[in-house]
Amino acid sequence: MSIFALPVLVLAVLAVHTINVAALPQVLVYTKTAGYRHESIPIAVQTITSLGNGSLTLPSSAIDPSISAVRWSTVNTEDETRFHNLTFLSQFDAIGFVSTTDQDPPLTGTVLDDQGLRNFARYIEQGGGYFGIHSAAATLFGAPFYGRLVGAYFDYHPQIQNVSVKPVDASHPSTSRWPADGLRIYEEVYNFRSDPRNLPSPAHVLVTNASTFSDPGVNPQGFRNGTNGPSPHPLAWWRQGGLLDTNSSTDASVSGVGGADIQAAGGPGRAWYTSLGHDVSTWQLDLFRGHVAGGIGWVLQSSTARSAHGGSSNGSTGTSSQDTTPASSSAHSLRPARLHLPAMAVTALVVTLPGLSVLVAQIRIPV
Ligand SMILES: *[C@@H]1O[C@H](CO)[C@@H](O)[C@H](O)[C@H]1NC(C)=O
Ligand SMILES: *[C@@H]1O[C@H](CO)[C@@H](O)[C@H](O)[C@H]1NC(C)=O
Ligand SMILES: *[C@@H]1O[C@H](CO)[C@@H](O)[C@H](O)[C@H]1NC(C)=O
Ligand SMILES: *[C@@H]1O[C@H](CO)[C@@H](O)[C@H](O)[C@H]1NC(C)=O
Ligand SMILES: *[C@@H]1O[C@H](CO)[C@@H](O)[C@H](O)[C@H]1NC(C)=O
Ligand SMILES: *[C@@H]1O[C@H](CO)[C@@H](O)[C@H](O)[C@H]1NC(C)=O
Ligand SMILES: CC(=O)N[C@H]1CO[C@H](CO)[C@@H](O)[C@@H]1O
Repeated sequence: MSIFALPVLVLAVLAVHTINVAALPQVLVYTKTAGYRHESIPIAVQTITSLGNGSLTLPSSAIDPSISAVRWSTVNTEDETRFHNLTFLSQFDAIGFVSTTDQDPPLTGTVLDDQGLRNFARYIEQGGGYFGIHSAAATLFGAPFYGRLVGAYFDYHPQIQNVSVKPVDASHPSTSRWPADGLRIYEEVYNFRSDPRNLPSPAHVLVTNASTFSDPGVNPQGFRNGTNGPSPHPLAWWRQGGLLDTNSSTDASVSGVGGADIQAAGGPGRAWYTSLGHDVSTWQLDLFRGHVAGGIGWVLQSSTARSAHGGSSNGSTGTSSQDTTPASSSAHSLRPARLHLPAMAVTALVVTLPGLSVLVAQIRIPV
């Protein structure tokens, strides 16, 4: 190495270190479908990615100020083998299931195999965040821990129609901007198998229906087996801590039947779910986009989120990628944010300083 290389190397190390400090939260968006495939999946992924990288900004009338500066980088995948690698999952501050589906009828086809389910359960137990959108509740019927994580499994919905949905709790960043009398929306109104408020770590209902509509089903506004649920009917909710804890008296309906026998409990992080988001038109509404931004932003602000231990949720421009692996050499889940953007810096250094590439690569490991 020439003497000129040394100061350059020091600068390179400093550059890598500086970028480490400003690691962005990372979000994995899973969109695999074993059954019905929503036409809105592409716009959903695009919306979440562009809200995260700041290219889609919402008027202040549509987004809560407490999360409007939160940025994240999004990785979208439909490859279930990604869940075979817990180290890969552990790089993410939150994993979102967006319009995923099992095959219909339930238990005839699903989107994660047992190895993936086990790793996903561990990820949540270790403080990972979760958000679910729309048919995320009609997914993994065979894995009871997932039913508890979402809060409830989908039961059925009446035909899609124009309905009004309104905020129940306008103090949450995902609903604070909604008009009190409701948002007119062309949507499927979901009914669930169980009441997410009966979980040991109960759901806090955020959205309910505000209009009468046609539901010829067996238990309109209710939970399984003909009983109407208590008011308000849950259409979106948040939960924090104890995400996987069981309630034996409701477990039969929260659980699917059969499937992987995965024991999982705890889960100190945050979970947010909305049943809305079926139609492309819904994703074009600023108030719905602000709902989603508020949900994801709130999950990312969890003290258990990986980036809360050294990353920064603002100050950098987000990146987006399709099914790529953000760089990480961390084998330990949910440790302080490190080694995400440095890979980009290393790549740049390799281009400009080919002679130092090996050295830089060696130095980057203990950073
Ligand atoms: C942000 O994400 C959107 C959607 O994927 C993409 O079109 C856009 O180029 C990205 N912008 C930046 C600055 O990365
Ligand atoms: C698991 O993921 C990590 C982080 O993306 C990666 O470095 C590692 O190579 C992966 N392991 C396997 C066996 O694919
Ligand atoms: C739903 O409302 C929209 C906008 O008001 C309207 O264009 C559409 O015809 C309505 N659809 C139905 C099925 O009523
Ligand atoms: C379990 O669920 C029942 C409703 O089926 C509810 O009354 C009870 O409070 C719940 N128990 C716990 C510990 O959450
Ligand atoms: C919700 O919809 C049901 C079915 O149309 C209706 O009976 C109920 O009154 C609605 N809830 C509210 C709060 O309007
Ligand atoms: C990031 O957030 C912190 C804390 O809210 C704030 O002090 C800082 O100014 C923000 N930085 C940028 C670049 O927005
Ligand atoms: C607990 C309970 O009553 N379960 C019933 C709910 O409804 C389904 C379908 O009608 C029955 O198969 C269950 O036994």
